Amino acid sequence: AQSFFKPIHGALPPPPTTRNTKISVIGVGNVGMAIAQTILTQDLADEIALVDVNPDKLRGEMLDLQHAAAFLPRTTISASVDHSCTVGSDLVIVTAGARQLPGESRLNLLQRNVSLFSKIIPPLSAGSPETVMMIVSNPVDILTYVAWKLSGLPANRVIGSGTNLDSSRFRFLIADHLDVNAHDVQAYIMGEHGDSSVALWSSISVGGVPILSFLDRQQIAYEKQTLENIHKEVVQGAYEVIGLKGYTSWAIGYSVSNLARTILRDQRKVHPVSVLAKGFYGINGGEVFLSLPTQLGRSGVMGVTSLHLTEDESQQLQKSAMTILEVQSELGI
Ligand code: 6V0
Repeated sequence: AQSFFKPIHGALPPPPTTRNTKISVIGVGNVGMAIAQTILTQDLADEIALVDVNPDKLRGEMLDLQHAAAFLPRTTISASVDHSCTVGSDLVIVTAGARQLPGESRLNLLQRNVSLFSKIIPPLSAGSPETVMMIVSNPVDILTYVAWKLSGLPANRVIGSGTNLDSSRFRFLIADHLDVNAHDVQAYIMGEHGDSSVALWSSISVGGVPILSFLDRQQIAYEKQTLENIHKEVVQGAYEVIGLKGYTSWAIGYSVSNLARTILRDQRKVHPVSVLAKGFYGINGGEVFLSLPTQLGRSGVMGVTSLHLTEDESQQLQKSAMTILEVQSELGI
């Protein structure tokens, strides 16, 4: 197309010196769209490619986002039922998933999602061999393992959104309980995203003050029950939101775009995300993905931090790993 602007003194505009940043979002359901719109508002990509099997929903979502162009940072938005639109992605985010049918077991749902992944993951990694792949579909830890196996990508470039969201819920609840800002609460949930997650009470600090030793020093009754209730609320949080509005979307949207920022801007921040955990924190039973505090950067996983865990926390984490491994062994992958 002819340029709308005239070059000054007849000089041609210089060719672009930087490559576009491209993010693909697979699955434009509630979660995929919350992620896409948060990425857009936070100006994290030059290009966003959307993929889904439902062409009408896909085109509708693309147009709806494109119509907001006058209010958003400049981003090219494309959409296709064909994976070829994702070619050359820097980050591929997978939220596609089958929904649990009434009365269906979690294992059966998992098997349906594994067969869905066996169709979508190989073409995605083939089209973007340098990408970091982020899995969000549930059960996220096992599906991240499945995606790693099917993609042929190195383990440092396959990450599950894991307990980044659980940890955010945890920080919110602790902040609410203590009437402080959630940004000042350093607290991790590790292990499986969901029911067998492990709350690391021993390493929580608020504004740099370790919370348990503070409570001990102040001889405040050790609020064990309160602490346990907070973790229960974290685990129940997703069920509660789903029960009330039918799905979760905003918090996972912000959680994933926060991870996208760290990765694409090479922020080297520590996030609890699902990574190949074999060899860390006494997890030696097999190849298992679960959430550990991980340093992330442009090449994906840079390393795993060595937090001090109490004996109890360590045992809970290993139990979480065994739970996931048992289910994995039934998949035959
Ligand atoms: P949804 O609204 O049903 O969206 C799923 C989308 O996937 C639909 O638009 C489908 O058409 C699409 N889809 C199905 N098959 C394919 C395919 N082969 N290729 C491309 N797209 C396909 O579900 P929702 O968006 O609510 O949830 C998506 C997934 O995220 C589910 O597995 C959730 O359990 C999971 N979540 C994970 C969270 C986490 O913390 N890891 C949090 C929330 C939800």
